[in-house]
Amino acid sequence: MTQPVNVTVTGAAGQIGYALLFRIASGQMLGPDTPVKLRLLEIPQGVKAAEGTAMELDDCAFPLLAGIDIFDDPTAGFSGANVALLVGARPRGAGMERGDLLEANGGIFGPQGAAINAGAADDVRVLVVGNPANTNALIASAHAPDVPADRFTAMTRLDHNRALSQLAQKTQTPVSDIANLTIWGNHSATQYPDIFHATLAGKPAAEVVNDQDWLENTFIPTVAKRGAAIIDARGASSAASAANAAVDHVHDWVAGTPDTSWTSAAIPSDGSYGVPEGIISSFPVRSTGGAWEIVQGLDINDFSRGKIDASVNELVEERDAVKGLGLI
Ligand code: NAX
Repeated sequence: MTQPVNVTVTGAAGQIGYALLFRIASGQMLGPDTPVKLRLLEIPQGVKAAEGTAMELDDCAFPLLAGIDIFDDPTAGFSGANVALLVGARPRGAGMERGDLLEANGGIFGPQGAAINAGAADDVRVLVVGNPANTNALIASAHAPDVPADRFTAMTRLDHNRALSQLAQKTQTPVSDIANLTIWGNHSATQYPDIFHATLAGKPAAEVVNDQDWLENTFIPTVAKRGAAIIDARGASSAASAANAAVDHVHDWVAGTPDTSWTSAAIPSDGSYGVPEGIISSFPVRSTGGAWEIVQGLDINDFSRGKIDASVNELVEERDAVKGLGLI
């Protein structure tokens, strides 16, 4: 039998964790031939609930699930991790300023980065889901000097999937016929879902849509504010769709993206498209040989340029803020 892959999931007792762990254990993330060992990392108050989730995982009798361990210590939790899903984060509380939020998360993602540096497997791949995801990933990476920076990524796949679905509905096109959509920038309300390189069954999406008003005043805000709309409707934030996107992100990272389309992920910038080097920004990406690469050579029109710059500027501000706080 293949050696099991160690998957560490933080925030395992939370609502995304509850939706995510069963998908991983069933083989949907790493494929039907890859056994997994789950390492659930929680804060001490979350351990009991994580034990309950582990009991349910046992009760599924997943053939690929080779073991479950529960930790409240990051160094132990990340030891030997091949895949690390950083889901647990500090949410914004009442009256919390952005600096307070970044500082509170620095207190989580700094030590977790250090723990990954200390004991994760050499091939570790990290996906940060917990918000503010891009900057949390930057903090974790800064504390893991021995881990290549490109192993730290943040999740914009949920935004990507939301954009696919909105475009499919608007144009009455099956999702499977849509290719080359892009989310640029930050996983926040400034993100830019870009349809200018997308195709619908091979036809340019922008020409099929041909409705700049819909693009600017319906599509972009619907995608960017979808999280708030879900909270409004469900009384709780997105969980199953977030877990699904995390599964998609890691699946494509490990198994490769199909030749027919690229996807979106927040990865460290190499300076492409004028995005300052080092910040973790969403790009059009392909994965080959287990590594993400930014799709090069796209023409960026003036409308897109303005939107990309606005979101990237927000990321630069966040980076400068965490630098000022001594978190990176
Ligand atoms: P929950 O509050 O349900 O669960 C979070 C869990 O994390 C809790 O069980 C908590 O005990 C645990 N936790 C907190 N600090 C921890 C630490 N230092 N180590 C280990 N565990 C810790 O939140 P949930 O709905 O699961 O959301 C988790 C995160 O995902 C939030 O930050 C949320 O904002 C973020 N999201 C990110 C999305 C994305 O697209 N990037 C979309 C969905 C979601 O909003």
